[in-house]
Amino acid sequence: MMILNDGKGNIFEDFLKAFQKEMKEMGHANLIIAGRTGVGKSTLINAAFRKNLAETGIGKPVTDEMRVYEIEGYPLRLYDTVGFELDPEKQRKTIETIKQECKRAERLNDPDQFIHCMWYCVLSNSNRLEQVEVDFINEIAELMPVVVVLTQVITKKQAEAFKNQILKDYPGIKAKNIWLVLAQDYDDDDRIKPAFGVDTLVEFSMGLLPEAAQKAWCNAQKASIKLKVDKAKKLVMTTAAASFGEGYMPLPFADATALVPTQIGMIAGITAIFGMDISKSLMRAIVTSLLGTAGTTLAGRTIVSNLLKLIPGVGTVVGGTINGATAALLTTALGETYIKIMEMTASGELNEKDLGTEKVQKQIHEMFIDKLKKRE
Ligand SMILES: Nc1nc2c(ncn2[C@@H]2O[C@H](COP(=O)(O)OP(=O)(O)O)[C@@H](O)[C@H]2O)c(=O)[nH]1
Ligand SMILES: [Mg+2]
Repeated sequence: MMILNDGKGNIFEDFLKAFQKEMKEMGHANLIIAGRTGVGKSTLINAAFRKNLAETGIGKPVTDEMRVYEIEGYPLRLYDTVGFELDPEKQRKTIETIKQECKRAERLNDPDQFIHCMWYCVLSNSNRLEQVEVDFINEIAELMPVVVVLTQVITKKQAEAFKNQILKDYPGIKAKNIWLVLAQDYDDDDRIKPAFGVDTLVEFSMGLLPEAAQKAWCNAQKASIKLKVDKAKKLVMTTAAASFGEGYMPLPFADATALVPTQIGMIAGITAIFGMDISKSLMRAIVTSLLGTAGTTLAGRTIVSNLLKLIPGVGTVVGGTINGATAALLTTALGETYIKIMEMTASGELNEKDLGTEKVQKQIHEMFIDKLKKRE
């Protein structure tokens, strides 16, 4: 395998450094999951997030009423209410604990510790939401956005009716929304009801979080690949515009590798947004083959000028320099190709075995060229 040198060292090592820095700066998204035992909280968490925090048994008690689950290097902290039933005393204590946690974060003035959102789960076919639960929701809603999640929806019509009933009975309910989900396929004897609603719940909830916690949320969740793709595309746009826009000095072709550090930073940023459970060796295969594509491309004058002929509007290269617009094009094509690979890997279209093969490496290169050609 080709290992490129960007002048300072190995590209993959530089990528790893940039990626680790991204992960360190990312912090956590902090979510409370609440609701009675058996409604489907663990099943929902399992469907929404890459790691099954609730079942790994790594929860630490905050108080008797609450446990917190976290995994080193994983950017979601999950607060789980313990035995939150309809006992008003227990409920009062739970609210106190949550308030204390919020106060503690404020005292520390540490955004990483702020609790960002609560999902309050209610079994959809119970057709019952008590006043004490609504009081609980409304009190927490003073501290953070709350989404009521109607779980185990097998009959949408019935769940919709329950939702409307809730809104009618409790017009003052302070939830941001009431969401219907079936977190796991349901085997209805004669047919299977496919799971639904978790992807959109995750997308909706991200909009409720502060900007600073959104990258962590994007990384931690697995239900919506679209969320990851959209966020990564924004990063590519800003990288291309900010690095190679106004004021960018034209580079001689020979120095075109000067683009590489910015591109490594962007690739590391995209990787952090996706948060993939893949091995280091696979990561190496992807990063070196892709930056290899761009790197080889950028390294030699001939290759660059041949490549640039493919881009409509750039025309013949006479000046012997690479201008901002061209650098931005190359960077955008690189970023978009990488997003596509991440997307295909996340969806299972590509796997670890395939990625090492020459065939796939060639495909990646073609994808990159294709993206360059399609620019106008
Ligand atoms: N098919 C299906 N079963 C579910 C779903 N949600 C919960 N369950 C089942 O309901 C039971 C309780 O769910 P669990 O997630 O453990 O509830 P928790 O006590 O709130 O964490 C388990 O047997 C789950 O398999 C769902 O969305 N689909
Ligand atoms: Mg559970």
